[in-house]
Amino acid sequence: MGTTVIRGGLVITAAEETNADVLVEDGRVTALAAHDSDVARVWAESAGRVIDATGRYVIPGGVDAHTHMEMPFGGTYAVDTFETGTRAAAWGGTTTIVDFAVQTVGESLRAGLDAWHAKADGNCAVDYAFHMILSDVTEDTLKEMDALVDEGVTSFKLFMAYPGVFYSDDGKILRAMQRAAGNGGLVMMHAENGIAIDVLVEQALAAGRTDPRHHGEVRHALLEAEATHRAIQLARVAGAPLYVVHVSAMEAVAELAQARDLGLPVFGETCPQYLFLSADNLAEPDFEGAKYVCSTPLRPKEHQAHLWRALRTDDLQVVSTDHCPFCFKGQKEMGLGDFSKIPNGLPGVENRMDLLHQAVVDGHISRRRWIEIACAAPARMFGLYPRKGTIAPGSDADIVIYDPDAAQVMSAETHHMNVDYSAYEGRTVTGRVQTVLSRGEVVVDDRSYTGRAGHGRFIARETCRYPG
Ligand code: DUC
Ligand code: ZN
Ligand code: ZN
Repeated sequence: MGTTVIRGGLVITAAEETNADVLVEDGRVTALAAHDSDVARVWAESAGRVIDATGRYVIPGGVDAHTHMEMPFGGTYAVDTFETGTRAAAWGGTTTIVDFAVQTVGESLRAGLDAWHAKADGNCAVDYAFHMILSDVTEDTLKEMDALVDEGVTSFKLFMAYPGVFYSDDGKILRAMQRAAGNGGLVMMHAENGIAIDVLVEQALAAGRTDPRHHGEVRHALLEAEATHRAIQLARVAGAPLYVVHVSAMEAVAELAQARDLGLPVFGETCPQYLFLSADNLAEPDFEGAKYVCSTPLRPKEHQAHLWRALRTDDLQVVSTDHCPFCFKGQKEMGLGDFSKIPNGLPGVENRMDLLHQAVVDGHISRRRWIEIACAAPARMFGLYPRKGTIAPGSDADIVIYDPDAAQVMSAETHHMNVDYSAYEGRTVTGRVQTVLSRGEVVVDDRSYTGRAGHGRFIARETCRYPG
């Protein structure tokens, strides 16, 4: 692979903004130099390729730490394969995904991880890594956690929701946390009280409340907050760090903030759907609300300000997508007449970087905070930094040339995710990905796709390095 120079752009990392040219050699960033400096001029003369980034941002490729490609759920599968999902990620300026390998109840972690490797191997357009979902915490499973940490699968998701499917009781959760405290693994928690939610689901359906909007009501914000509180206390008892996924309720944010004020190693992620969509979408007529069914659910609009504030104050550290797409036709429709049968999940891997740039335009966050929550913090949190998540000598040349002025209209007509609707249909945002490099290879070239399935590699991760 030759030498590439990215010239004339504003380089933005979580730490600083500099007017610099970037030298890329053999897939890595090797140096930065001021525009028009002597050294930058020499690079440009000898480079195999010069990419003009004048008037553009030069940012690290996005790190989406929460995706579900081909995930089995509710009797069907998330429709993006690793091939289609990582291609869409590249289009949206995300150059690393961390997907969730699933342990099937009664089977080993190894079997689940092998199955996920088989799905991804040779199919990805950008780099990928795995977390492991623990569905069945046993003595054997606990031992297997150590081996997984050694091979770069260093985080484990547990569920306080979905009894009979992914659910773990408090004893199982405590054991997994104790194991993680010993082996450097990070426990990720789906914090909703699933036992109580199932009672409310049963009552709602018995009372004829079957529409999608009732999905949001039965998954009560207080049941997210209660589970978040419990997860934090269990992690304290175990002496383990904790990362709470897809936080949507302001009451859950308050639990995280309180724990962080005590100096506990407790971290939280939210997702664009909780920042830009609301329970109003779940209430859309003609079953359209099903498009917005995910768990945790979308909340009433007033929760959004609390999420934005927590992202600014670092009470929430990461924005990932929980990309888990199901088509409206044939999949979401499985829940016509019974909201509890709607497969849970939203598409979004392609939209995250743009929506968060819109948040910069709207004044919710600064440019550097955009890069922090979308690139650097997830990379640090999940043992990928500084290889991913920044532009610095030695880091992988995963780089996005971003046009901050272009307007685009989000739509299923134009997106690249393998799903028949967009959660953001018709929304105009300012800013657009122009060119994307993955380990120095141009995978999106001035809005033409030049990537290929199989370019993306599995990344064995280090253990967590706390952001902040
Ligand atoms: N939430 C979702 O919305 N989909 C998949 C799993 C989850 O926890
Ligand atoms: Zn979850
Ligand atoms: Zn998820």
